[in-house]
Amino acid sequence: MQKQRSWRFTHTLSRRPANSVKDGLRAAGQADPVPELFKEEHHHYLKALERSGVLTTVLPSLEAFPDSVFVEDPVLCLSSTAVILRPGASSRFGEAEAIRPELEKIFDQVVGLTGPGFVDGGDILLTDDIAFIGLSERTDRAGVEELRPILERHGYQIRVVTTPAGVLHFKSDCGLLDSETVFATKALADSGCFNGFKLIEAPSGEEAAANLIRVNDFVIMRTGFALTRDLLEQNGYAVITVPADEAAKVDGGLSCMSLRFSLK
Ligand code: CIR
Repeated sequence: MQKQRSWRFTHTLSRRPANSVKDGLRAAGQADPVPELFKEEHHHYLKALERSGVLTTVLPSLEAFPDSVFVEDPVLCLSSTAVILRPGASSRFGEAEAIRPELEKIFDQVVGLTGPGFVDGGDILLTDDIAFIGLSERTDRAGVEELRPILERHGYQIRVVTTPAGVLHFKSDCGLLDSETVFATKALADSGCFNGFKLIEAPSGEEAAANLIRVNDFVIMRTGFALTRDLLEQNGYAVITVPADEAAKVDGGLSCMSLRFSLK
């Protein structure tokens, strides 16, 4: 199946942060995010997406689900098909069904994983023809095996890889820069999982900027990581920075706050 470039998008789907985001899941030790500040950051994020040329749709917040702003985790978008995943954290399980009616309005086909395995979208990095899936605390082998035929039908070759210990999601540590190039932390780059791709390593001390997104002609990355910004610009990428300190308090980054896809 002929696919278009994996970083060209016409549309995005996001969800406004709920006030309950202050109760969002996090590894340990981080302060609660401040909902008002989170909403401001989210506004900047949406503006960056718009500047990149996509049509953004923003769903209302869901107070019952503190982590529901992170729409990337319960859904995977594959051209005209949306796959409803099975989030690996029980408090996030209901997010998957809550978003289904919205997906049915947009996509020709909406399919869902039925289990018993689990997959979080944050563990999936799609390139033009390879789907990297990171096994993690949230994504297990049973989930990968249920997802495998769906991805293969859409023309992807699957590479099952391992999310570094102590890292929430595979994509917490990497992002696609173009069809041949991945940006990744040294820990992930050293694992060799991106064999065959050109790699740009996150500067030491700026690992928290690794979760960037390429959207059309721009790379969108977190504000506050000057070395990373310079490195990307030196490599010819046009960069937009957006603040994401509140999202980071609950282990969120930039990829997780939108579903990015192309409609004909
Ligand atoms: C969680 O732990 O599920 C949320 N607090 C953060 C999810 C971030 N999602 C992502 O990186 N894809």
